[in-house]
Amino acid sequence: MNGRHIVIGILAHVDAGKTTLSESLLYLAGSIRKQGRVDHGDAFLDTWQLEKDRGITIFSKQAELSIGGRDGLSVTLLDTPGHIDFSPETERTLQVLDYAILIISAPDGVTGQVRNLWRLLASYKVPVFLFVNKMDQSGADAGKVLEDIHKNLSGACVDFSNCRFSPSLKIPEDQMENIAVCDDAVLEHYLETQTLQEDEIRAMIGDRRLFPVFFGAALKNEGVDRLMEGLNALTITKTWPEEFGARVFKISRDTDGSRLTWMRITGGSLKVRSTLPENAGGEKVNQIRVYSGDHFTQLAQADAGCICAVTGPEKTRIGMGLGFEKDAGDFLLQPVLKSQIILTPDQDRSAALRNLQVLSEEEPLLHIDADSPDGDISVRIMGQVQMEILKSLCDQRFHMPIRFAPPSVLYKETIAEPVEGVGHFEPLRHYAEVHLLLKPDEPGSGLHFETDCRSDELSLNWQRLILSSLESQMHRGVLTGSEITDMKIIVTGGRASEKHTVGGDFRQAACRAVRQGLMMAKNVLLEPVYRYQAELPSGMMGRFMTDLQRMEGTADLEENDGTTALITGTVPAAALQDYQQEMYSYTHGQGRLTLSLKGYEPCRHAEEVILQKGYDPDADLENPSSSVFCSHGAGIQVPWNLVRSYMHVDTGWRPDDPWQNGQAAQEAAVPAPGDRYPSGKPGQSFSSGWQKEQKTGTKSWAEEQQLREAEEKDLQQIFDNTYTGSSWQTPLHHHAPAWSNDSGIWSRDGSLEKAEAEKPQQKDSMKTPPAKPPRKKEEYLLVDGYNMIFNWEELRKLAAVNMDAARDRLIEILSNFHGTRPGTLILVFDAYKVHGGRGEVYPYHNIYVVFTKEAETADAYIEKTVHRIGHQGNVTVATSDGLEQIIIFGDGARRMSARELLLEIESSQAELRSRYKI
Ligand SMILES: Nc1nc2c(ncn2[C@@H]2O[C@H](COP(=O)(O)OP(=O)(O)OP(=O)(O)O)[C@@H](O)[C@H]2O)c(=O)[nH]1
Ligand SMILES: [Mg+2]
Repeated sequence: MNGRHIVIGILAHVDAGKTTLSESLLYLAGSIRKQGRVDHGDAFLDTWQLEKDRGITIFSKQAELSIGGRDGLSVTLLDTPGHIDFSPETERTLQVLDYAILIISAPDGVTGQVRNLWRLLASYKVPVFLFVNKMDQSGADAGKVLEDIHKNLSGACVDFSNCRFSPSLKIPEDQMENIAVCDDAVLEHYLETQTLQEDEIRAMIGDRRLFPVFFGAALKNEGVDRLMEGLNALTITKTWPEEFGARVFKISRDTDGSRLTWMRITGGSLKVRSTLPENAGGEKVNQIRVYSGDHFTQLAQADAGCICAVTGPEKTRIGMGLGFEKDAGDFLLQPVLKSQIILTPDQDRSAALRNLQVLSEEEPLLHIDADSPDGDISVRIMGQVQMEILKSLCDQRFHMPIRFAPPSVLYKETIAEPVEGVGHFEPLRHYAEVHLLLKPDEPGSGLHFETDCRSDELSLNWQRLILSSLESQMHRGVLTGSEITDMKIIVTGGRASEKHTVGGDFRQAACRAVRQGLMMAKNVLLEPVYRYQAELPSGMMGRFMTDLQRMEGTADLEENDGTTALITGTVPAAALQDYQQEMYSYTHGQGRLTLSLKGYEPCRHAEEVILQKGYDPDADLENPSSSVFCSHGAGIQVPWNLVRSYMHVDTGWRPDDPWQNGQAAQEAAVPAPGDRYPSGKPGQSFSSGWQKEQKTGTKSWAEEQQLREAEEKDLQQIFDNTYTGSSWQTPLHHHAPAWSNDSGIWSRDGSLEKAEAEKPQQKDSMKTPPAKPPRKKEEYLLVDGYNMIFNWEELRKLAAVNMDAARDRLIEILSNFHGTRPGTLILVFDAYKVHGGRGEVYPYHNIYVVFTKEAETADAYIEKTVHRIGHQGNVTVATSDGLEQIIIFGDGARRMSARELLLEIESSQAELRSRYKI
């Protein structure tokens, strides 16, 4: 490219003014004639209707401007989304930036999200200019914000707003020393000469030893020209290699549906009608576009440094490196939630999958999972706002309305000790055997594959093939079917047949070896844990701390000036659920909770989660742990626990532990909270639901449960979970908390030990099961959903406008209510008339939501349930329906009217309010 050119990204927390600053820069640089406003829906860069409607940026956007006239600087601006749900989009732009402008909103100061962005910019080594925005708002205090910046970001952030930039840089004397102290060599030179070299300053900024700070109000174009002068004077243009290279940072579609591959050329040039290098699929380039807002100009050739969108290629991916550039590794921000997509019965599943595939090219972190045996489709998500946007996108782009089930946490699995996994695949005229050593690795390290196998035992070609087939797929753990992580998987042996082996055989054998190893291993369930920063009114600290304790989080009080408290700590994502929203409402919008992923840790309630997931690895036919051997010309399956003695290769590996001898039942490790993947301890071992007692031939508990499930499919899950997982059981009058009113039905009593004792026992050849204590009765509350909606005024009104919203609101209310209550709450919605409805049961936070099957009324469901659990639980049914009351009454259930339940909910809210003085 001719002249000086840089790419600058604008980053900040949500609503700090990124798009407004971009607008102001474009206006002052003369790129646009009329200055639009986010609030009026006519900002140059919030081009999508969804963005205009909501006043937030969802997708990163490009704009072009020139600063400083003829010999000035040409700038490609990338505006990024600030909402945390879209922060992966922001992260992806970082790999193509020369500089970033980090905006800090003066009234908010350095928020948790700003700190997260600062860390992100540091890990991508992006030089940063800071712009303190909204200085026009009353109370904005530059000194205070700068202090905040020094304390929370870096002491090397120096105020440049009083400098003169042209014709040459002139820095006020009292600022010189502030700059010089940022670097020892510069300080030494400064002390000698009392001068600072311009080049020196540019170099300091370029390698992140100095961060210039500017102040202003983008909305009023104040301080923005000063920032532009600063950018012109203080930035350096890179020189690029001759050889072609480019990085793909974004995939999108234009309004005509053409696929756009956004890239930065990092070497050589790209010409129209040329083909992309082989490592990028070798596809032809039709057009090269340089966008500014939603307009573009076409280039015949894009030179190094340029950001462009290319049409033609269909196989490119985000993160792809072209030419000499290597593919980007995993991005740092990863979703930790997943949600099932609910389609209506008349929707075509494969068309839906195709559409979702298009979306996942644009947002690869969605990781569509359609492999579940029951045909469910689920996607990974960052949060509620992203779900709403995905819904709108599906509707607008594909005319495909979708709903999401409430999100659940994305668990992972690892192992506590090394183990060898073996796989053999030898149906007629095929042959491959693979031995893999599975070793636990550092937390957060992911999966790594390597070989440690002699080439005379297994040729290098086959070894490479095993590695690439292992690398190319997701491996599921055997506890819950979640992705495995934090392991080294090493090829230690294997065999091919000259005559019969084809490539796919090794793929089969390798995947079977991973699963066989996992079946033998001490497995550990991992859950995501957030690092949080909470800023809230001091008076609400007590409530927050209590909540944190309940969620098994940690809390450190960083600051408390009597008005506002700043608390930091960690909290398991599963416990947090939608607490951000809850905090927002109890602090009346004054509290802010910022999250970043700390990492995955051993799950605190592994047993409960495993039981609830009910994953049976033997039933997972996509991920077999057995091997296939050839016997009398036919392939026979040998189960994982017997395969070792059938193998043709012996690497010499032997399990230290007789438990792992392939004959014994398996044990999964239950970690103590905070443990680093401990190995299984006898006192803490548990059945993960997949144990098989191979020798005695008696049915294991898991098998029995499976049989029961086959008989009484949908309900059983709930009862089993309650039976074995939670432990709320005693009637109120025995253990009523002081703040509970007399009309309450449940109280929290019991401990995990009790639940342990009451668990159905495992049949395990190595252990004597403890005597079975008598069970106490569980408490159940069954709520007839539509009955409540039509009997509560607030919900009735909402339902008149939007039934989905009313349902969601009821689910929310009951989930909150149940947070302070023991027992199991089942909310039943009548899907009697839903054509083809298969019936659905899903857990939402702490309650179960049931949609009945087609032709099954809520009455019928409730009646059936009461009949089923009346003998093992104390059941209360909340409904106003006359008939239902009589039937359930006859079955020994207690009844509660919609009004009574509402009163109950209100009084528990009042209790909470008075308890926490909110
Ligand atoms: N008073 C004042 N308001 C501003 C200023 N800059 C932006 N705003 C307002 O702040 C709000 C958010 O501005 P945006 O430019 O959309 O912020 P953003 O950072 O792009 O937001 P997201 O893209 O959603 O993260 C809008 O209502 C703007 O009008 C400013 O300098 N002063
Ligand atoms: Mg914006």
